[in-house]
Amino acid sequence: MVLENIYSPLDLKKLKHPELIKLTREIREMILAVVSQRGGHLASSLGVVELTIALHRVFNTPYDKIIWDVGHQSYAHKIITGRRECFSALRTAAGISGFPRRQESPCDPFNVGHSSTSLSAALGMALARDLRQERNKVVAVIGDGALTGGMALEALNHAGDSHSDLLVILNDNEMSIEQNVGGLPSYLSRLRSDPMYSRFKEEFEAAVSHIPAIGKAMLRSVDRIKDGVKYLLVPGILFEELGFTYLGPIDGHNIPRLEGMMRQARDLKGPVLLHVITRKGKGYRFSEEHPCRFHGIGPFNLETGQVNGDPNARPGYSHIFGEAIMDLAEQDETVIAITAAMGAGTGLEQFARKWPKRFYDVGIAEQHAVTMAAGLAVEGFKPVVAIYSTFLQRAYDQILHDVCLQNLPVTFVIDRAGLVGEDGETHNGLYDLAYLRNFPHILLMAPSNGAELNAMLKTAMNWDGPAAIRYPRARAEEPLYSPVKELIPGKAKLLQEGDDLLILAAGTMVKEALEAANILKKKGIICAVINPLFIKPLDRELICTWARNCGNILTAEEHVTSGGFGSAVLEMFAQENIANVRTHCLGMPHPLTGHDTRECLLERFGLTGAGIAREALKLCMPIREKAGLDG
Ligand SMILES: Cc1ncc(C[n+]2csc(CCOP(=O)(O)OP(=O)(O)O)c2C)c(N)n1
Repeated sequence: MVLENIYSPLDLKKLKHPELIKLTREIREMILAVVSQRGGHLASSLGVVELTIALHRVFNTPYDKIIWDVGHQSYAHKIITGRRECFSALRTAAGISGFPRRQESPCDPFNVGHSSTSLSAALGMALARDLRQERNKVVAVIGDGALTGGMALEALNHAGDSHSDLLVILNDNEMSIEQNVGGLPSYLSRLRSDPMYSRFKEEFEAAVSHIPAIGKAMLRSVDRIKDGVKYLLVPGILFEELGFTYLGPIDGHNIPRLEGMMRQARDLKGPVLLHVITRKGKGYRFSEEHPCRFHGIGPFNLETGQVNGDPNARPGYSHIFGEAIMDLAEQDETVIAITAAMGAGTGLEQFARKWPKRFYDVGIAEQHAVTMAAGLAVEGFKPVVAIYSTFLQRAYDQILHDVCLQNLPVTFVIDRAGLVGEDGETHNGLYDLAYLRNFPHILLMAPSNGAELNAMLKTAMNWDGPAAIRYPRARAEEPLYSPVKELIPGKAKLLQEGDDLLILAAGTMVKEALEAANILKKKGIICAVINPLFIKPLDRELICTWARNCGNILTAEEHVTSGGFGSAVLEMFAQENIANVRTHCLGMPHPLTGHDTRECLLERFGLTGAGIAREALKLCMPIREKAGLDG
C-alpha cells in the first residue's frame, strides 16, 4: 500500500510515477468503500484524484492555499492532508465533515458548501498576501458548473483586473449535477474540442523564448502580433480578455502533464486560469455511466451500484411536489417551473420532460432565477421557483426587491427546509422563515403531510401575490394526496382541544405535537394542538383564543428559534396584549454547527414527541403541582 504511508502532502513529494498511479487507485478504493457505507458526494471526488495529487505535489499546503469550490470534491484532499485515518467516519457526528472546514485542518483555508465562492475567497487571500508582502500561492479549484454562478463571474471580472497572482484551476467535467446550462459551458466545449490554439500558443512562445539573448524581449514585443493571432484562432478568448493568462485545456488524469502545467502557471505573474479536463465519476463504472445519480448518493451496494433503501418507503415531499405541479400545469398553461441546477433534486424531472418549453433550469443562479420569475409574473405567467432553503438565501434581495415589493404572483417551493443531516451546517435550511417572514405580501406555508402540500401549492397558485411553501428533506407523512382543497389564507387548523397547554406546531412538528399530546394525556395534561398551516399570516383569532384558554404555550418548528414561527407567535402575543401566559419556543439553537443525521439532531434538540412532552412537563409544572401529579 502506498496510501498507508501518506500522512501529509510532504509524503507525496517523494513518490515516483508508478507509485502515484498505485496511489490514485488506492485513494479511489478508499473513497468508494467509505461513500458506499456512509453516502456522500462520490462522482465529483472520484474525478479529481489525479488533480488533487498534482496540486499537493506542486504547491505547499498549508503555506499555499487551495480553495475548493463547493468542496464536495475534496475527499482525496482530505485523505492526503492528514485525515486518512478518520476518513471512515466521514459525515458522521463524531467524524469529519463532507466539506472543507477551517476547524478541521490548516489545509482547509475556507469553509465551503455553497457554490461559486472560491474565486472571491481566493482573491481576498491573494490581496491579503500582497498587502503583507508575502509570497505564498493561492489556488482556487472551480468546476464548470460552479463557474456559471454569478459570484464566480463577478470575481473573474474583478480578479482579472486586480493583477494579483492567483491561479484558478477550472475543473471541466462537462457536468454540473445535471447537464450544464448556458453559453459559458458551450464556450468551454469549443475550447476543449479545439486544442489548436493552446498548442500553437505554447509552441510559439517556446520557440521565440529560446532565441538566444533577445528571445524574452522579443516575446514581449510580439505580444501584439500574438493577440492578433489569438483572435484568428479562438472564437472568444474570454478569459484572456478578462485579464487572465489562459492555459490548457489539458488532461486532468495525467499527473506529469498536470504538474508541468501547474508549475508553469505557478511561476507566471498575475491571474492565470488553467483549464483541466476530467471525467466525473472516474474509476468506477456506475458513476462514470451515471454521474448525476452518483453526484450525491446514499449508502449503496458497490457490486451493483444500487442504493440501499426500502422500495416500499413513502415518497418524499419533493416527489409529491413534482406530481402536484404536473396536475396544476395541466390545467393552467401559464404555470412555469424554474430550478437553479437542481431539477432532479426538487422533483421537476417529469415536468421538464413533458413541458420542456415551460421549464427553465437556469444553472447555479438562484438570484437570476428569482428575478427572471418576477419578469415572467409581470407578463402574466405563474412561475413556480423550486430551490432548496439553504440556496434560496442567495436570493434574499431578489425576493424582496423584485417579487415581494411588487406583490408579484411568484410561488417559492422551498425544499430541504429544516435539518438536512449529514451535509451539515452549510446545507441546513433553518433560516427561511426568518428571512421571509418580514417581507410584504408573502404567504408562508408549511405542510405537515403530502395532502397539505398539494392544497398549499394550489392555494399559492391562486393567490394574487408571492407565496412560499417550505418542507423538509423527508418522506411525506400520510395522507399523501387526498382531495386537493384550496386553503383559506391565514386559517389554521385546531387538531384537538385541551385546557392545560396549547402546542403550536409548524410543518414537520405537527406529527410530533400529536404524539406529545398523547404522552401528556397519560400524565393528566390535556393539550390543545393547532397546526397553523400558515406561518404568515397567523390565525390570530384561533391562536390567541386558545392561548388565553390554556395559559401555557409551546411552539415547535424545524427552524432556528430566533426569527421563526415561535418568534412570530411571541410578537403576536405582544401586539394582542396577551399577558399572563407562559410561552416556550422549541427549535434549533443559533448557530447550529457540525453534522449528524436529521433524526439524531431532531432528538438532540427535543423536536420529537417525547422531547416536546418533556418541555411541556416543565412548562406545566404548576398545573402538575396543583393537581398533585408529582410524586
Ligand atoms: C448556491 C448553490 N446552489 C446549488 C448548489 C448545489 N450544487 C452542489 S455541487 C453542484 C454542481 C457543481 O458542478 P461543478 O462545479 O461542475 O462541479 P462537479 O460536481 O461537476 O465537479 C450544485 C448545483 C450549491 N452547492 N450551491
